[in-house]
Amino acid sequence: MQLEQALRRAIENQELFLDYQPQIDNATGAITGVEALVRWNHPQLGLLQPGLFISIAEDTGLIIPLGEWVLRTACHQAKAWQRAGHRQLRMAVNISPRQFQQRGLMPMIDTILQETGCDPKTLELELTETTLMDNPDEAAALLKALKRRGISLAIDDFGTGYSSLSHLKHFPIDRLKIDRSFINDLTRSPEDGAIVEAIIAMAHRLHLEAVAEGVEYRDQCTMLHNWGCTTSQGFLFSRPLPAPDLTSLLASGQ
Ligand code: G
Ligand code: G
Ligand code: MN
Ligand code: NA
Repeated sequence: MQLEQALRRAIENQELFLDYQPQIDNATGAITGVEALVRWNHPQLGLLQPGLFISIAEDTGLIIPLGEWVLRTACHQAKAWQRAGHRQLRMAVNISPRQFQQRGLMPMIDTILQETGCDPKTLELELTETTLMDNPDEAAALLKALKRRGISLAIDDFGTGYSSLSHLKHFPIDRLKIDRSFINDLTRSPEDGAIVEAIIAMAHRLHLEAVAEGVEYRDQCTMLHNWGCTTSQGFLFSRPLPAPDLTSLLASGQ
């Protein structure tokens, strides 16, 4: 397939780049972290969003070199921002199912942490429920190995995947990222409100932090804050930005 060949080349030709979307402390408004999001500057087709090519990368196995490039680039950038004074800034990186199941994941992460000098405590990996539930016992072992290094773990798109709370209890997870489909109508839909409030309460009882995705309006943020959700990510604060723009945003008041 054509896009597959092009994607193979794209990794070598430096056509990929990362945008970074800030995560905001609901209490203080400070930027506490960023999520790295990959984009592809295709020579003919122009800017492509990950929705168009991550599944191809996943199906063809190209997600392995692509994911390695993403992690290395994100860790380099995290180190650079930390050196510039943002010492606690968290860098969140998405890990796809195939990456997570690949044997070489742990050695690859160790190599990149060493290479970049990135503090593992500032690195967060985002995994979906479906990724973890495919083989819960193996997943739990790998998560424990990641935790031993100090790496932080988040469940992405929480509430939309197939998952079992009995397994969740045994996973050494740090944060639940509430899927943006629940946040969308938060202030108008009592059902969505009930779900979000319950997820936040459950997170607290399990000693997890709740993070809201897709926060677009101030009143959503207020509601989330009142329910005890510590962190928000979404267009209200910022779209995903190129590194230089995020550098300016970090410098301007954080
Ligand atoms: O940035 P955008 O909203 O278009 O991202 C769409 C989807 O692509 C999101 O679900 C996000 O998790 C996924 N995605 C973005 N960057 C990466 C990446 O580097 N690796 C993986 N595996 N998924 C990514
Ligand atoms: O990994 P995840 O599936 O959460 O990817 C985040 C995606 O959500 C990115 O593609 C990003 O562009 C998108 N996004 C981020 N903030 C908002 C928002 O406030 N509203 C909407 N509709 N999408 C958002
Ligand atoms: Mn994500
Ligand atoms: Na998400």
